[in-house]
This record gives sequence, structure tokens and C-alpha cells, in this order.
Amino acid sequence: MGRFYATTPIYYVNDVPHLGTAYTTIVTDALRRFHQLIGDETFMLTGTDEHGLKIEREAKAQGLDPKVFCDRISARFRDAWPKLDVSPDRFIRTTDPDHEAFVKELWKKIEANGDLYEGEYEGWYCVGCESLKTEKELEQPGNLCPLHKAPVERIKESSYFFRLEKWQKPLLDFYARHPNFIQPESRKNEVLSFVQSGLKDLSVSRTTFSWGIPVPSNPKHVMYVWFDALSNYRSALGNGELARFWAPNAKVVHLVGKDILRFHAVFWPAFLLSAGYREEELPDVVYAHGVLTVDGQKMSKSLRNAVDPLKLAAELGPDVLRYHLLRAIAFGQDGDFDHAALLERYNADLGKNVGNLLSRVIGLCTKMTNGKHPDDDVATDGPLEAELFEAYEQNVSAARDAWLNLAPHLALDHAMKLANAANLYVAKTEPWAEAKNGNTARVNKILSRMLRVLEAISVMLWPAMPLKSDAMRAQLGLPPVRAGVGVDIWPLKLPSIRAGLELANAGPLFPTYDEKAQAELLERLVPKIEKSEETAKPSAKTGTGTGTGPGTGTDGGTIAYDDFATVDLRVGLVISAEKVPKKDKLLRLTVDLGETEPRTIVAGLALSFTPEALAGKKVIVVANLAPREFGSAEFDGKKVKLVSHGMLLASGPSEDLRLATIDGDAAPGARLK
Ligand code: ME8
Repeated sequence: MGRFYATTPIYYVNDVPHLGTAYTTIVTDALRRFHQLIGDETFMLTGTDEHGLKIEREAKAQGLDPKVFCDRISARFRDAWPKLDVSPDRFIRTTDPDHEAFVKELWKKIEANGDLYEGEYEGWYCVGCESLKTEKELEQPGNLCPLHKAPVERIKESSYFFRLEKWQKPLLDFYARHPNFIQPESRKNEVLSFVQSGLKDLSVSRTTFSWGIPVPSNPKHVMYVWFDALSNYRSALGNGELARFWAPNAKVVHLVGKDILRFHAVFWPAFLLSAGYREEELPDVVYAHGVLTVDGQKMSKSLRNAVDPLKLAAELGPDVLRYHLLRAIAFGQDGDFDHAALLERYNADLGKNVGNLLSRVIGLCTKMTNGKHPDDDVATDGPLEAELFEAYEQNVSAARDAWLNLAPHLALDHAMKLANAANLYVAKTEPWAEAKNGNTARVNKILSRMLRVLEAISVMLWPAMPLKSDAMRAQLGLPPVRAGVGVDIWPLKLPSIRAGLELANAGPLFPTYDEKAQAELLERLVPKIEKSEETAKPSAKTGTGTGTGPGTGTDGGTIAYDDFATVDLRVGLVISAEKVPKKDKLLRLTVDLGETEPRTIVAGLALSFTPEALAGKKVIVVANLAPREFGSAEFDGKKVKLVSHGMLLASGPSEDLRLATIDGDAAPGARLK
């Protein structure tokens, strides 16, 4: 028993909560709940990362003061997590005054230790990553960031540098002495070879924009956003909490996506060491999980917006979403979120396995034991009880180890294996036949044993499904799981016999979806990608309302403003355009909407425009339209799907189209209202 401090990354406010950020946040919450079950005192931190060029630009694109913009989006994160049953102990914002004060102190300590110097930086910067890139890292042609596939920017400005090179050896020594610091192992090797290949001093301030924490001794500079952001893990803890949760008997675990491992595993410990913290004061684990795709596709911004975790939670219940994310994705590896697989797994694991076990036992008890827990004499156990007990011991302790080893998917698998063993036990023991033969003691034993296993399962599922666990326990006549500091309630031992306790039959805990219901749900939940080339008309036309919009009648009547406001119209800057081989009407465009990555938009403009005529044009884009597929085409010998992530507004016949555009100096991404 000890203390457990778990953190998520703090999320950039240029985006709203989506399935990727929900994933890390749910895993972190589940892990900390497990630690509560074993008696640890826990602290969970999440929040928002609000400074830097990316955010300054996004706010500007929306015509807002950066702080007002951050307030709005940060609130969306803060309000989202409780809807997924996540309740952090602190929601930190990098604009919080106590955070700013801490970061300035950290800077001063590093400066006092001689690890900061002024110089000039010239090089490539990816605003999406908020990170400098070496020439070698860029993809050609076009100087693209390999992660965002967007052109990097050339920057040249005076900057403070952090002496990262000096920390290469101490970092390697630290990794060697703390082999569990970077997990999983495969990722650790990537970091080790990066550090072994030599570290360069790091530019840690900027002078060409102002949305950041000023450098204390030279406020013309704002601090590098990653210096600011990483510090949140310590700044979030008040003095009392620091002493409890960032202390030798506390485990500090940073959960992050693999995209940001290097910042956490290299820069963060280097900053801390440089500021004078000792090795034993560094975090214990940085765990980098994999990247999620959705239904096999990369989560581009438009797809991310289409797969809204809050909508999924509202439709299926937060616990069902949580269970699926935790169980279906092998933690640490890349994984796919597949809507159909979610429903299949729900039916199989929760409906037919756990749900069935519960309703079966409660149903049998209603008939055979007056709806109460029966008594049992364990001295009369037979071989089937021994078999069940063996499965019990094995799965309960394996599940505990899996949580401890940051493998929630395995922990839940063991809970399911135990439910399966219990279902098998009922099938083999045939309590209904024993009842017919008037063998009451045997019936009582079987039912009592199953109720005790179900109680254990309700605890084992609690980290993943707190609400369903409560509901399950209510049917078993038990109060919700109550974790207490210093008390380990992980059910290594079979829970005790609760003879006489009333059960509460409340119907199926996990009603299964039949084929028709599954099809209906999928229809509602899966983001639409329209197929067939027939739909490859010019992407959109202005004017002539066809009466298909929300709120319109077929009589071409009026719509409410709120209906209009659901259409996200934005200014887009066409970066490039190209003809689509073998599709006369289509052009494939790369359009900057002020997001971290430009979008691909396929439009039927080829009869009216050459690709060259479009490059550099400002266009109007319907930005929140579900992705739409126009078949496939071959580019540079590679067959690719033609998926459009947005629609341009234009008017006229295909061979004489006029593009809707905007006058003056509107930034890419600016919203039309
Ligand atoms: O990087 N699959 O913030 P961010 C899995 N502000 N996880 C995903 C994901 C996906 N497709 N997409 C996002 C930042 N994530 C910085 C962090 S921390 C001091 C500063 C999750 O909003 C994953 O955890 O870009 C990833 O690392 C994080 O969101 C990136 O969030």
C-alpha cells in the first residue's frame, strides 16, 4: 500500500475532447481506481495546455482574445470527463496563476545552475508539434512534418537555449538505473537510441509571438510551450500534496501517447535534473501507449470530430465505452476502434457472459431461495467447486498483476475468464436438476458460490465500469464498492457467504442488441462516408436550397438560426491541387483550415479550374461535413481511397463554376457566421 499519482497529458485547446484524448484519460482514471481498490492513496491529474503559437493562431482565426478562447475550450475538456465517469483530483490549466509561478521558479533554478544561455535559433518549426525539426526529419517534397504532413515554418530569432547536450550522460545513467522509467520496452529502445545518438541544446524561448509565460529576466521572450507544459505535473500539486504524491513512497506515472514520449522521457527529466532535483525525485514511469484509428482509418481532425466519445457515452452508457476502450486495445500497442466490434464485444463479454451469469443466478434465487443469498457449508464442497476455485484464484491474482503492470486489457480478460468459469460451473452443476431431486443443500451451495464469484467480479470490473459495478452490486444486495486508504479490497479471497441478504432483481444489467438493433445503432454511430462516384458532383453549390437541411420543410421554408449554426463554414487556403487520374471532373486539393494538419478535399472542379489556378485561393469550406468517399484512384503508382474531408462552396454548371470566396485578409480557419 502506498501512494499513486497518475497523470494524462494536458491537452491542447486547439481541439475539443475526442476519442484519442478520451482514451488516455479513461485509462488513467481506471488505473487510479484500481490503485484505490488496493488501498493506495491516489491523485489523478489532467488539464489543458493553453500557451504557444498554435493556440495564439487558432484564437486569432476565431477572432478571439487568446485567454477568452482558452477559457471556452478548456471548459469543454473539464466538463467532458465527468460524463465519462472520470473525476480528476485537479484539472490544471497552464494559464492558472500557481502554474505560472511554479514555471518561473523552475526557469530561475535552471538559469542559476548555468544551463540557460542566449543565442539565435534558425531552423524548421512544426506548429502542430510545437517542436523544432531537423532537416533530416522532414518529408520531401514540400518540407513536411512527418507527423502532421504539413509544411514546417522557417524561423530565425533570438532564443534562450537549454544545455540539453550536457545531460546526455546523466540521462543515460538514469535510464540504466531505472529500467522501468520508460515503458513499454519497445518504446524505451527508441528513446535510448535517440539519446545515445547525441543531444543538441534545445531552444526554449520565442520572441516572435507573445502568448506564453514571460521569461522572468527578459520578458521580451516567452517560454517554449513544452517547458511550460511539462512543468504542470509538479506545479499541479500544492505543498501538502507534493510531500505526499511526489515522494519516495509514492509512484508517479505519466501516461502519454507515443507521439509525445520524447518530450516526457528526455526533456522533462533533463529539466528536473538541471533544476537540482535528485534522481529519486524524478517520475517513476512514463508509459507511452499506441495510436488509435477508427474503423481502420487514421483519426484526421474531421473524423475525430465525427466520432464523439460523449455521443457514444450518451448512447451506450459511459461504462460500455470505457470497457471497450480498455479491453479491446492492447495497452501500449496501436489499436483500432471499430464500432461493430464494440457491439459484438458488448454482446459477448457483457451481455452473454457477465450479464447472463447475473440474471441466471438472481432468477434461480428468486425461484429457489426466496430471493435471498442462501447459506452454505463449505466442508461439503466437491470437485466442481475445487475446479471453480482454481479458476477463481488464478484469474483474480492474474488480473491484479495485470493492473499493476499497466495492462488493463489483460486484467479485464481475466475478469471475463472468471465469469466464463462460473457460467461453466452452473452448466455442470445443474442446480435446476438438483432442485427437482429435492437436494436443497446442494442448490444452496451452487447459488451461494455463484453469488460470491459475482461479488468478486463486481469489484474486478469497478475500475473500468464503476456505474455498472454499482448496479450489479445493487442486484446482489450490496452497497457500491467503497475503496478506503490503507484497506486492500481486491478480492484475492472469495468474498464471504452472505446468508439471508436480500437480492434485488432489476432485469438485465447488459441487455444484448439483436441484429436489427445493432444495425440501427451502427447507422447512428458510424461516421458516414458516402460511397459511389455518382455523388461526385461539384462538391457543393450555393443558392438553390434543396430543402434537405435540418429544419427545412420540402416547401423550402425558413430555418432557425440554431440550425444554420450547425454548419461549420470556414475560410480555407488552397495549398495545392492536382488532377485525379481517370476522373475527369475531380481535383484533389490540400486546404489549410488553420488546423494542425491541412485537409484533403476532393471536389468536382476540374472542368472549370486548372490545379495551378486554385493554389493560393481563399475558399469557403463546410468543415463539419462527414467524410465522403469518391472511390479510389492511383497517385504515383499507389492506389488510394479518395476521401474528402470537407466541401467547397461554388455556384454554376460543372464547366463554368464560380468559387465562393472571401474578401480582405481572413486567416485560414476563420469561421463564417
Ligand atoms: O500533445 N490515439 O496535446 P494533444 C491515441 N499538449 N491517443 C491519442 C490520439 C489517438 N489517435 N490522439 C490524441 C499534446 N491522443 C500536448 C501535451 S503534456 C505536458 C502536453 C492522446 O492535445 C494521446 O495521449 O495533442 C496523445 O499523446 C495526446 O492525446 C496528445 O494530446
